[in-house]
Amino acid sequence: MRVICINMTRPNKKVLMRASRLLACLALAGAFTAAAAAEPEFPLVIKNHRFEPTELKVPAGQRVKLLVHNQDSTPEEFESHSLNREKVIPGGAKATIFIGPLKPGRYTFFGEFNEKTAQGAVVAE
Ligand SMILES: [Cu+2]
Repeated sequence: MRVICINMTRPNKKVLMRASRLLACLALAGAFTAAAAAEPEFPLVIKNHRFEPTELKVPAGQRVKLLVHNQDSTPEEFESHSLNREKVIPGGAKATIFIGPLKPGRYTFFGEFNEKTAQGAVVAE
Protein backbone atom coordinates (compact mmCIF):
# COMPACT_ATOMS: atom_id res chain seq x y z
CA MET A 1 0.00 0.00 0.00
CA ARG A 2 1.42 3.35 -0.97
CA VAL A 3 -0.05 6.81 -0.71
CA ILE A 4 1.80 9.47 -2.63
CA CYS A 5 1.36 13.05 -1.56
CA ILE A 6 2.70 15.42 -4.17
CA ASN A 7 4.42 18.69 -3.36
CA MET A 8 4.03 18.23 0.35
CA THR A 9 7.08 20.26 1.18
CA ARG A 10 7.09 22.95 -1.46
CA PRO A 11 8.53 25.93 0.44
CA ASN A 12 6.55 28.70 -1.29
CA LYS A 13 3.21 27.41 -0.04
CA LYS A 14 1.57 28.65 3.10
CA VAL A 15 1.91 26.50 6.19
CA LEU A 16 -1.86 26.24 6.44
CA MET A 17 -2.11 24.81 2.92
CA ARG A 18 0.52 22.22 3.70
CA ALA A 19 -1.26 21.25 6.89
CA SER A 20 -4.58 20.80 5.12
CA ARG A 21 -2.95 18.68 2.44
CA LEU A 22 -1.24 16.58 5.07
CA LEU A 23 -4.63 15.99 6.69
CA ALA A 24 -6.11 15.08 3.29
CA CYS A 25 -3.29 12.56 2.75
CA LEU A 26 -3.80 11.05 6.19
CA ALA A 27 -7.53 10.76 5.52
CA LEU A 28 -6.78 9.06 2.19
CA ALA A 29 -4.38 6.63 3.88
CA GLY A 30 -7.06 5.89 6.45
CA ALA A 31 -9.60 5.22 3.73
CA PHE A 32 -7.22 2.76 2.03
CA THR A 33 -6.61 0.96 5.32
CA ALA A 34 -10.35 0.69 5.95
CA ALA A 35 -10.95 -0.62 2.41
CA ALA A 36 -8.24 -3.25 2.84
CA ALA A 37 -9.71 -4.42 6.12
CA ALA A 38 -13.19 -4.66 4.60
CA GLU A 39 -12.27 -7.13 1.82
CA PRO A 40 -14.89 -9.86 1.94
CA GLU A 41 -13.54 -13.41 2.23
CA PHE A 42 -14.81 -16.46 0.39
CA PRO A 43 -13.79 -19.99 1.32
CA LEU A 44 -13.18 -22.46 -1.49
CA VAL A 45 -12.34 -26.12 -0.90
CA ILE A 46 -10.57 -28.57 -3.18
CA LYS A 47 -11.66 -32.11 -2.38
CA ASN A 48 -11.51 -35.24 -4.52
CA HIS A 49 -10.11 -33.04 -7.30
CA ARG A 50 -13.23 -30.89 -7.34
CA PHE A 51 -13.97 -27.37 -6.15
CA GLU A 52 -16.60 -26.80 -3.47
CA PRO A 53 -18.63 -24.79 -4.13
CA THR A 54 -18.38 -24.93 -7.90
CA GLU A 55 -19.94 -21.49 -8.15
CA LEU A 56 -18.80 -18.63 -5.96
CA LYS A 57 -20.92 -15.48 -5.85
CA VAL A 58 -18.90 -12.37 -5.07
CA PRO A 59 -19.74 -8.66 -5.10
CA ALA A 60 -18.78 -6.83 -8.29
CA GLY A 61 -16.66 -3.69 -8.15
CA GLN A 62 -14.52 -4.54 -5.17
CA ARG A 63 -11.47 -6.58 -4.33
CA VAL A 64 -12.29 -9.91 -2.69
CA LYS A 65 -10.22 -12.57 -1.00
CA LEU A 66 -10.48 -16.24 -1.90
CA LEU A 67 -9.33 -18.60 0.84
CA VAL A 68 -8.57 -21.84 -0.95
CA HIS A 69 -8.06 -24.98 1.12
CA ASN A 70 -6.70 -27.96 -0.75
CA GLN A 71 -7.98 -30.91 1.26
CA ASP A 72 -6.54 -33.45 -1.17
CA SER A 73 -3.16 -35.01 -0.46
CA THR A 74 -1.91 -34.04 -3.92
CA PRO A 75 -1.06 -30.51 -5.11
CA GLU A 76 -3.48 -28.56 -7.27
CA GLU A 77 -3.04 -25.46 -9.33
CA PHE A 78 -5.80 -22.87 -9.16
CA GLU A 79 -5.87 -21.33 -12.59
CA SER A 80 -8.09 -18.80 -14.30
CA HIS A 81 -7.44 -17.04 -17.57
CA SER A 82 -10.31 -14.59 -17.15
CA LEU A 83 -9.19 -13.69 -13.62
CA ASN A 84 -5.52 -13.78 -14.62
CA ARG A 85 -4.56 -15.94 -11.65
CA GLU A 86 -2.41 -19.03 -11.30
CA LYS A 87 -1.32 -20.53 -8.01
CA VAL A 88 -0.06 -23.95 -6.97
CA ILE A 89 -1.49 -25.13 -3.66
CA PRO A 90 0.32 -28.10 -2.07
CA GLY A 91 -1.70 -31.01 -0.69
CA GLY A 92 -3.33 -30.09 2.62
CA ALA A 93 -2.35 -26.43 2.28
CA LYS A 94 -4.31 -23.18 2.24
CA ALA A 95 -3.76 -20.29 -0.13
CA THR A 96 -5.05 -16.74 -0.33
CA ILE A 97 -5.92 -15.39 -3.77
CA PHE A 98 -7.04 -11.79 -4.23
CA ILE A 99 -9.29 -11.05 -7.19
CA GLY A 100 -11.12 -8.03 -8.52
CA PRO A 101 -12.50 -5.47 -8.56
CA LEU A 102 -14.57 -7.37 -11.14
CA LYS A 103 -17.20 -6.21 -13.60
CA PRO A 104 -20.45 -8.16 -13.27
CA GLY A 105 -20.05 -11.47 -15.05
CA ARG A 106 -18.91 -15.06 -14.91
CA TYR A 107 -15.24 -15.92 -14.54
CA THR A 108 -14.30 -19.58 -14.86
CA PHE A 109 -11.42 -21.24 -13.03
CA PHE A 110 -10.05 -24.76 -12.97
CA GLY A 111 -7.51 -26.99 -11.32
CA GLU A 112 -4.82 -27.41 -13.90
CA PHE A 113 -3.60 -30.72 -12.46
CA ASN A 114 -7.10 -32.25 -12.58
CA GLU A 115 -8.82 -30.25 -15.25
CA LYS A 116 -11.49 -32.84 -16.08
CA THR A 117 -13.09 -32.67 -12.65
CA ALA A 118 -11.80 -29.49 -11.02
CA GLN A 119 -13.97 -26.80 -12.61
CA GLY A 120 -15.61 -23.76 -11.11
CA ALA A 121 -16.66 -20.18 -11.64
CA VAL A 122 -16.71 -16.90 -9.82
CA VAL A 123 -19.92 -14.98 -10.46
CA ALA A 124 -19.59 -11.28 -9.80
CA GLU A 125 -22.86 -9.39 -9.30
CU1 LIG B 1 -0.99 -23.17 -14.88
